Amino acid sequence: MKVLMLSWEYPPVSFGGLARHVQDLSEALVEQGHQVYVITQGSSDTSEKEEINGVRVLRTAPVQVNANNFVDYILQLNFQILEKAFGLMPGGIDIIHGHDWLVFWSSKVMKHALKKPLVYTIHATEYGRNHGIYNDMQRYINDLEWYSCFEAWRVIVCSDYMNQEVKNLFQLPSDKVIKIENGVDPEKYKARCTPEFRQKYADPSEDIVFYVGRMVREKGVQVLIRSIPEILKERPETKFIIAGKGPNLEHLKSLAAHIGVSDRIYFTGFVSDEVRNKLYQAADIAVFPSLYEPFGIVALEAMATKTPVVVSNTGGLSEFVTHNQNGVKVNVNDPHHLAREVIDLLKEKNRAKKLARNGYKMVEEEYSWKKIAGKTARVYRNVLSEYENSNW
Ligand code: NHF
Repeated sequence: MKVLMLSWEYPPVSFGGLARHVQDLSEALVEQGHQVYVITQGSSDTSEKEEINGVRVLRTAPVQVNANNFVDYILQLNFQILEKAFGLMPGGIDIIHGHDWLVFWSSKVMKHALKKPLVYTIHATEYGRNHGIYNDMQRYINDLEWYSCFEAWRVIVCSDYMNQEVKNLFQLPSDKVIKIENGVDPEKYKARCTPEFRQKYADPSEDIVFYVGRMVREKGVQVLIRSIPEILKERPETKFIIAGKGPNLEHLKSLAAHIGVSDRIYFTGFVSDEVRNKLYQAADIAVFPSLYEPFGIVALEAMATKTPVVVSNTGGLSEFVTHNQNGVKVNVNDPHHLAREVIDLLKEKNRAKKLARNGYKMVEEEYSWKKIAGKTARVYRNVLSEYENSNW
């Protein structure tokens, strides 16, 4: 099959799990003999056209994010995606796969222009992110999510939690939505973290607690920061590495300063895949304290590097993490509970090792991208045959 993927992020332009997802899925589809074209947003150091691990990636010119007028930004991005699609892409596409509402306009136009069915993956909803509290912009995004679901032949979600949320929110029939979880391939996370590398972040006598992800409210980094004073009371030799970028970064730094823990936190900003892998290796624990988490691909990544995880009991995280078996689950938005569990796990090194081993075993056995790409290709095939047999 020839697949056209549309996504607003694709490494190295990367903000979160969506970029990781689209890349790993595309590469796994290519390995299974499909042709995959990705059209995505470019940056000043990406080229317009390149083949990465067999995936043909077309990128727009950098599009300036305009926080005061996000609608304008989205339209510009989608126009540029369409320009690439019509100008540079060969014919013969069988199926279009859009990721999240940000590419709604280009997905819709391509669907009609190519007369091919659209599959849409919804990675997170605006409703979930904001607990249903909408301003005008968020209401607009909610509408685009609904339209995307409406335009698609099938909607893919990554967890049972999202399945429920999307069906309820957009009133979709059950057979339109299908769950296909995220994956992780441990061999992509192999890295050699040398003592010199670790030393840049912490002394050998210090433990490292690591977070990586977008700096937005729903990821709960503020909960981790609030838990730090309590952790330091019992484990003063703990260092916190917080990696990633996002609109809340400065606010989180101020919060850390305000509660007097700045000197125990290393905010790295955006890190490359290689540095991220080394940080996972260097860490004693990886913490993902999300308030809302459709899946939580980062926790699978930590498991793939044999790092024990502490996650909040929500969304996809609560489905694939089993408490005290392959990780630790804590109450959502509860810094005290988080602190307790982190302290205990830092003390009980053998338990931490056992959890990490079980986490690794689970990702190896159940979460390969090969398996997930196989499930996705099956959805494509079903959609194509339904489409061909329909009157469309
Ligand atoms: O893992 C990839 C990612 C998820 O939970 C994550 C999220 C965005 O919020 O599907 O998409």
